[in-house]
Amino acid sequence: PPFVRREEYRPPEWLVPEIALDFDLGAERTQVRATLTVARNGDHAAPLKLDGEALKLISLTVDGAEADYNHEADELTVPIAGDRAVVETLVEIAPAANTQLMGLYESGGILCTQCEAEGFRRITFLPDRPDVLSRYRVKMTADKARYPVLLANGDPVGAGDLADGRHWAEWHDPFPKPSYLFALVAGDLVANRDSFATRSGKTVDLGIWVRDGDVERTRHAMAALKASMAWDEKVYGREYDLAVFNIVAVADFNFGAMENKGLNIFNSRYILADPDTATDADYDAVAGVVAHEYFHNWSGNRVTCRDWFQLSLKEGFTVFRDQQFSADQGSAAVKRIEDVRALRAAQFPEDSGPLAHPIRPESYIEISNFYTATIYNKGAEVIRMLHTILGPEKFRAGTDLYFDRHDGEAATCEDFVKAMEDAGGTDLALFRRWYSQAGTPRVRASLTHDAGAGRAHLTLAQQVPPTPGQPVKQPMPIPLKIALFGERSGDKLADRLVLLEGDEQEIVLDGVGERPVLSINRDFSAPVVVEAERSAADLAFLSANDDNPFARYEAMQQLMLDTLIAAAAGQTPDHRPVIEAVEQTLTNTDLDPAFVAEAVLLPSEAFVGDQMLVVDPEAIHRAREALRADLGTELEGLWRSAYSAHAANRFEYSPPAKGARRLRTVSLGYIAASGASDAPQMAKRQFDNADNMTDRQGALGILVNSDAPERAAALSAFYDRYRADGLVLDKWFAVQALSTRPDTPDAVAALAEHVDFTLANPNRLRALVGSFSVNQRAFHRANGQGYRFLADMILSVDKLNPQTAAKLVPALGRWRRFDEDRAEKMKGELQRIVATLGLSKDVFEQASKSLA
Ligand code: B3K
Ligand code: ZN
Repeated sequence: PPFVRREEYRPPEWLVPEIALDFDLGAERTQVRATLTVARNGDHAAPLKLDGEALKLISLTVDGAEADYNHEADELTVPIAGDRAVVETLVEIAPAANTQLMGLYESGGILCTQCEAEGFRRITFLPDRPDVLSRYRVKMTADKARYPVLLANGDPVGAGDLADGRHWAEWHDPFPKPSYLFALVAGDLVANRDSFATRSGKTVDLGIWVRDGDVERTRHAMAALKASMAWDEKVYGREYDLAVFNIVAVADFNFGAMENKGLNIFNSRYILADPDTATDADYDAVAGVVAHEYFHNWSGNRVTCRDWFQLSLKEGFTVFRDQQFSADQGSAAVKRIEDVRALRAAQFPEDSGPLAHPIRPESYIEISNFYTATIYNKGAEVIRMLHTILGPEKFRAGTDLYFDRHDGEAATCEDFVKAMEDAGGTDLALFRRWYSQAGTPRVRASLTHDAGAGRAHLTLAQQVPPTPGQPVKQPMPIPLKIALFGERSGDKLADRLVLLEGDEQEIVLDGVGERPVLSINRDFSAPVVVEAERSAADLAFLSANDDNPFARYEAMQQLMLDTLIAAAAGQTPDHRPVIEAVEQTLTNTDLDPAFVAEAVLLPSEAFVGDQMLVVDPEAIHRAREALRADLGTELEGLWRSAYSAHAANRFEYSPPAKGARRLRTVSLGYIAASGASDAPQMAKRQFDNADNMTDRQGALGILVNSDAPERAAALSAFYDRYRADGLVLDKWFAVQALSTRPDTPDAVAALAEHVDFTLANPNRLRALVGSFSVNQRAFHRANGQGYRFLADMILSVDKLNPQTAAKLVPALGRWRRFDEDRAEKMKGELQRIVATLGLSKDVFEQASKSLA
């Protein structure tokens, strides 16, 4: 399959200012009549070319008359004599047979669409590219009993009944938009309705549409939607622009949600939440995704992307916006910790592996493969660095200028940086390298102290590692928030933002009389790896004294990490410094329990692995379990008091209540790690008595690692209670796939045969197979059964849903990081995949690049 290259971008030859779509909807068969007003763009004689995939073309006319055309592969070529014409096509599609979940498909009896990136061409013929913006009129006709609700983008303009039990509805969207933002929904749905008054006094009718019986579970999403609307007005000056905003939840969805203009379509896991079925983390994710999709109305829809290489223009920026929003709703420190943890878990490995790419890639085979942690999360970190470098006022002036300049346009990453540069009065020439270079920069920091002169010297050196296609890198501007603390006094002796621009830089800090301890990359001000030689004592000092909560967490993590890496490498490091630092944090009553819970958690096995030249999954597991057991035993009394101090009360979703629940379950985990004989009963009691899913799932997540009889009892009680609820049943699969028990690979294989397992539902697949693939010890069992299992799954899913299958490939692509035996086995599975006949280009791209 061919590569698409960024440098080959050319403006569209034909524009399509107006589109009228007339759908005759049915699950087995849908007819789409499309009327395109096309206009020649520029001085050329090229014919009109339309994209279309898996469409049955029934008829085509140009200006009302039968016309010549050429239909080959996925392209329809229509010669047009003049500069303007009306082209009408009639096509037939089969939504119920659409297992790819791209285009128009059926989910639980609901007809819905997913067009980004290139799904529209599976609905009808069109130049399916984001720089062709059209005004849409959409008419839908369907059986009224089966599809009583008919929704599309924009505003409803008419509806009526027909004689034969059918009905119709028509919607107009006044805002020109690219085809990827088109949406329609037809189904038997009910709405949670509300309204929002914008700051200029317009009323917006809000609706969250779900299946009958689920309305009560949409309250949290609705509150988050209204909070997002108010927040975007306040923080970015952005107001909503239509009279209607609808959200629809469906059970079968390839990713989280989709920002279609005025009609967002969501994976139901990011809409439905109530205390009995959703954890606090689920509640947070619902609010975060609702906000993210809402924010796209400006960063994505009003200003869209010129081509798919600019994807991070809307995604990085919108992730940054949703992160800011969530930080404002609760603990900003905990939110930052979670975001950095996610970046390190997903993006850092990507950036150091065979699929590394810059946030603005240069080429792709299949664009669906580029909805990555790099585009999204590193993209957000790049925007955050602009915010840090410019400061909040200039950053806001920059976004205002960007929205003003490009409203109604399809823009580029360069347009965004230029607006920041112009509004901020700052030269960002070097900063642009963050858009073109892949790889996580490494920064070495060394501090020397001259007590006599009362001066400290900080030397910073950066190095950007080679990545595929980019053997040599230029240095990048790296904003580092740093501080020095006096070891004796605990005073803050210096606090500043350093911009490291070249390969190396020296900073002189005066007024440093006593021995200083270095705090660096505070708030994680840059997405880099810092190597600073700091002793266990210095790290423990920072974990207790730094006034930047993120830096405090980071110091503790580094202390734990150093200990675990040494142990995994066969040394016998002293556990005391970690135990004492955890004890200090746990007994510091000034700290927010939500923060404490995050700070005392050990880094994941996978993250420890990422720091090692050759990952030894078993050694890492043993090292981590040993440290956990020591922490549990040595501090057992403290864990028990934390457990009872944060005893469950009646459920409430508030930051303090969430923090208490989190620390309670973290404490229970350490009590279990201590080997205390009553731990399984304690966990079972929490499981049985919980009035919310956070406590229930928390207890189950602990029991699932044990051999106690309570384990099986809890698993089967959970299954019996929730087997009819797809989203909760996903948790039952996931929790078992994440178990640390040695028999997990066999358990997962058995679960893949379970009656409730299906390859057709992406959530279920991710719950079992996706979770298993990040369970480092289980997935990397030395006999290779995990690799074989995953490859089998990828090949089976690929036949139904290539996009979702391809997301499972990167786990096998980490082979270079493992011992020869494992690496050979992983490579063998990738080779088997690549050699498979009829492979999708999605999986081919990921697997072939992973072998290279
Ligand atoms: N823009 C969509 C993602 C589309 C993914 C297509 N493979 C959701 C989001 O990022 O908000
Ligand atoms: Zn997005």
